[in-house]
Amino acid sequence: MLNHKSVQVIGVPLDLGVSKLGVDMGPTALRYAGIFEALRYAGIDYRDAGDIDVLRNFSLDPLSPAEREQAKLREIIRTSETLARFTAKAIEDGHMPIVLGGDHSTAIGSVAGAAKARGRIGLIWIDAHPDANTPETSPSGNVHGMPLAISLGHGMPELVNCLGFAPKVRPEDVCIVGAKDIDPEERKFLTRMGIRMFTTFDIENRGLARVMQEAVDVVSRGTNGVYVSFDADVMDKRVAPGTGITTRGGLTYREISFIMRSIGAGVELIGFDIIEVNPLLDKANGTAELCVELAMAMLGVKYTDYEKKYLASNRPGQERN
Ligand code: 5AB
Ligand code: MN
Ligand code: MN
Ligand code: MN
Repeated sequence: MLNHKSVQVIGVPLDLGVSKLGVDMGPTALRYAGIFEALRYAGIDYRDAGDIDVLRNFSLDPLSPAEREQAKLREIIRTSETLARFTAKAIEDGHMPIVLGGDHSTAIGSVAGAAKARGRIGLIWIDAHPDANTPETSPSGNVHGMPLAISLGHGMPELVNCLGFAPKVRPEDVCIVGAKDIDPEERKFLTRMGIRMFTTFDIENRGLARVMQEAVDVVSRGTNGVYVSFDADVMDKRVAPGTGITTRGGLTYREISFIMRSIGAGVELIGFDIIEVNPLLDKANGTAELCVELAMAMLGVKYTDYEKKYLASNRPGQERN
């Protein structure tokens, strides 16, 4: 169970690290999907810290392309610093942060905050992509493809130095789970850094239970707890349509549930991100609802359709569609 005083939820409506619109609505989608009902159901104390105030893509429309790029970067830097301070404070005060993204550049701040508060941390990156590009290697230029490299100390100095120190994590304390679409330059970088990566192929080849055992060992050894960054695109597009990059061959419902339960049971959890839920691309908020269930699984609480239908619905709360 939870070793923390309470959970502190913060929304980061950040969409400046991607080209597709709508991911700024992720925090709202996750709230409407019932994250607080789920925490209440589990008897976990929580506080909603609201959303960080951040410029959105649409508000940059009047600017020229060059000005837009500058404004985006400036705002990602500012948001990362704000989120990092919030995350660090929550952890220092004995709480568990749950960070609702936002595109994956959100993790620059949350990982920085966790590292500030705990020193040497383990990091599990659950994602179809390793997000280990730098501006030099990125095929798209999008910052959401760079946050893991940044946390490891590589990339734009203003982001790498979030909160004034770098790197945030050591390569030997990181592991990637569920990667499937890896850019050639990213692969070279990860090999050079010695990062452990468990791809979908490894999961098939070695079995998920063994993979998760090893993943948990890698991030736990020598660290003061583990932070988890979870990108919804790790799941198959039929399981989770509501995210920016949907592809065939992602993780199944059972696989991702197992991953979350293994993490919850196996690590000392510091906090986690739920990243890149995009309600514009979703079907009836189903991806956000699934992410709430998976967040609960990481907290060691079973909150599937069954609980919602037969148990949680008997408790008072706001009506959901
Ligand atoms: B996500 C790609 N590697 O760098 C790039 O959604 C995709 O946070 C990055 O995992 C995907 O643009 C970033 C091609
Ligand atoms: Mn990602
Ligand atoms: Mn991804
Ligand atoms: Mn993504």
